[in-house]
Amino acid sequence: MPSVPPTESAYDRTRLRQWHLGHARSAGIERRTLLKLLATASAAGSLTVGRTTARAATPLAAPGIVKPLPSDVFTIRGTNAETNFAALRSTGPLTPVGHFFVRNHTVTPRLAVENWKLTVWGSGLRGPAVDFGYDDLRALPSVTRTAFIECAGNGRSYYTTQQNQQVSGTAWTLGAIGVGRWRGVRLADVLRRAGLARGAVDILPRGLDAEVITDGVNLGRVRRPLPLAKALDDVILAYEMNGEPLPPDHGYPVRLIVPSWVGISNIKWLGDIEVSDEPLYSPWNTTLYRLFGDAYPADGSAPLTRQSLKSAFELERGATVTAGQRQVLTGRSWSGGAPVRSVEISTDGGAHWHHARLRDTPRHGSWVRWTTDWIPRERGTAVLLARATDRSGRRQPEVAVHNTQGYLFDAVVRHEVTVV
Ligand SMILES: Nc1nc2c(c(=O)[nH]1)N[C@H]1C(S)=C(S)[C@@H](COP(=O)(O)O)O[C@H]1N2
Ligand SMILES: [Mo]
Repeated sequence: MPSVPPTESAYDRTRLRQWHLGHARSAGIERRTLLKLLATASAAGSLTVGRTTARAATPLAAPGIVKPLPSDVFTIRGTNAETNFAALRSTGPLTPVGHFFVRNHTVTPRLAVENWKLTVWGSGLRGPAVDFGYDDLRALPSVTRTAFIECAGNGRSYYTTQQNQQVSGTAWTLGAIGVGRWRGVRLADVLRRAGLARGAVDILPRGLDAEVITDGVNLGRVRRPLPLAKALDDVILAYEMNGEPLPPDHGYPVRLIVPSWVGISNIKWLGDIEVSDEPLYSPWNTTLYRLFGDAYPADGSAPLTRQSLKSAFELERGATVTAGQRQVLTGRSWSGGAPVRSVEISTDGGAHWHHARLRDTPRHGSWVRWTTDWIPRERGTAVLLARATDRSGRRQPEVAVHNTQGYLFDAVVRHEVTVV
């Protein structure tokens, strides 16, 4: 019987080996289908992301998103809505629901708490399945914490527009991130109440949204195995976002919050959690959310865990500024690794750098807002750069290491503005 792993991501590597040896179980999809998909994922990018599309002038609609999507706040990308970073300038450290990006594999389901329940089941429990109603969860001791949710593909379009590389997936710029204040119950409390067995190694939370069909293959409902070590550490079953019940698009009535990890870990519209005493696999940790490409082993990296280090200006791309006038440049930096330590700014394409003023105390799993003054001198195009360093000493590189699905972009993004 496998023992409980010591660290969150070390176990993900172990499980990957077990999967390749056929010792891990494919949950809800045939192993053969998954292996076929894997071959596609490890090939070169199947899609090229386009250049950033022009913003629509009228209110936007994304199929299946419930909340309003004003065109100055969001850019629609398929079934998803990306936050325009410029629109965050007027917001505080928390992202209001009206500004929070939405990533839907299908459509937002309309669920009612009256007939909702969370079923916890599987070989990793000592006994039979246990149901928790909404009121049951509400009655348990609550915890509140601030955490970002960021899509693993955030920044993906820069592999193409900045590095001229092919990647597949949604062409996000940097706005597939939001920071929320989440209230709910510890997943650890719920698992223990359900009767966690000693041999449990993985949990598999699954959404109640529709099954996902990609290229004619039914991948089943959105679900991604989570190692028990992470599940018992800091994961929350959240029912509130920024002091209000979760909005429909963000997982009402209950979603998972997995601090610092790739967005896909934060399963919305939670319906059940399998607890398993054998390692589990789903498309979301085999073909998806792993790194494939020249820099990685032929059969891919271990499943992704933490998000990468990034910075963004709260400014339109191609914004026009006036020469000789003081500009207050603002932005945000964040990392799933260690808290951000410092942020450097260049207003001349990287020739000179200076430190930005940090406006927040850097914390794990959140972002810091920063500001710097700039008096543009020369007319023409200026390239603004923001480069963060985190407390582990990691600094954003000039070039991100390519992977076919364009995950975890971390390079400094060139932000062009026009000085008139
Ligand atoms: N059930 C379910 N959970 C989900 C998804 C989904 O489509 N269905 N999308 C995932 C992805 S890829 C991301 S990045 C985050 C986005 O959360 P948000 O829409 O609240 O911003 O939710 C994750 N949880
Ligand atoms: Mo995502």
